[in-house]
Amino acid sequence: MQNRRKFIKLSAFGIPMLSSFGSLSRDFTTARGQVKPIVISTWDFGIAANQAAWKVLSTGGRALDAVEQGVHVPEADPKNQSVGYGGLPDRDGHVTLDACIMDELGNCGSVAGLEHIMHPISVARLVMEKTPHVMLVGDGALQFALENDFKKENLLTKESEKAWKEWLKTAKYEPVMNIENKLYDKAAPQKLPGNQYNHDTIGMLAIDAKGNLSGACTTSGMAYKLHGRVGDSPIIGAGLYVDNEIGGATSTGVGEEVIRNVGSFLVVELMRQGYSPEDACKEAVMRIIKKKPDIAKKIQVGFLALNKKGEYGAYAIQKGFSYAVCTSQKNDLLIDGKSYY
Ligand code: SD4
Repeated sequence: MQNRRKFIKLSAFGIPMLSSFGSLSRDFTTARGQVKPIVISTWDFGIAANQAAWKVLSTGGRALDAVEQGVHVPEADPKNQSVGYGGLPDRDGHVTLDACIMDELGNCGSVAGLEHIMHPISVARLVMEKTPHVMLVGDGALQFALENDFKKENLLTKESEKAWKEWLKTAKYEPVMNIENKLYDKAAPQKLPGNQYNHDTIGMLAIDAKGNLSGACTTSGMAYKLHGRVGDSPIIGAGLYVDNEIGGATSTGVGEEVIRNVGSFLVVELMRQGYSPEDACKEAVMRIIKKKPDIAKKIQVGFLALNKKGEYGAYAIQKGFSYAVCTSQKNDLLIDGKSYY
């Protein structure tokens, strides 16, 4: 952290220092982990999601099933205004969901701009397993879901509708960075401060007892986005990437910058070159900062990565990025890389 703060200070002096800091950083970061099975996921709500995934992993289940079950938790939580049911709507009042999933064989499925379906991750999985395609969008994704017995539901809760109507008074689109995790209730982790966030995605990565990796990523995307806007979360290589030989990565934050840098694929490729998960995430963040230093000052982007050995790490542009880790030995939340418990 000290080094990261130093970096943010240094950034005022220009790009060359950024890149040299980025490469130096490889020498001092140690990887965490090496315990399998393992599941990790973004943000505080990852704790509850990991617990659901752990039920699958701890009984010898497949990582793919674990990540699907895991992210169902925030998808179904009406208090969570950034994922699934209860998500904040777009500019026109539609709750539109983006999700993708990837397995150990390199299979993947995705939906974008999907309305009325509580569990977009399961539709994404069905796209992967039942169609020759990778991605379905909008009405086509909804049609496919309904044809496969998903229930059509109203996902706009009263709270989210109220927040949207409040927003309409000024209709100013201004993504707010994640609020630091001061409100997290250690004693009652189910009481998550989801309402405090403007936009947060759950990205989850798991390794099962057989050593196979899978990942899932699901979100309602940026609050009050233009109708039709698709973020990084359903885009394979941007919001999520898994390579069973190397590891997996997922992202959260302003998706446009992640897409521009094909962030999650980049993180996995850096791990292939020998970077630790944390250093790979850091390097991907540095690319974003280096290309657009002025934008990077105002936004949050975070990456989370898990390698084949079960080592994990994360890095974000701004302070306050948290992620949850669950193994047979611990169920932890890390904020800015430090254990919260
Ligand atoms: C998006 N990446 O739609 C998502 C939003 C997010 O933390 O992750 N917010 O751009």
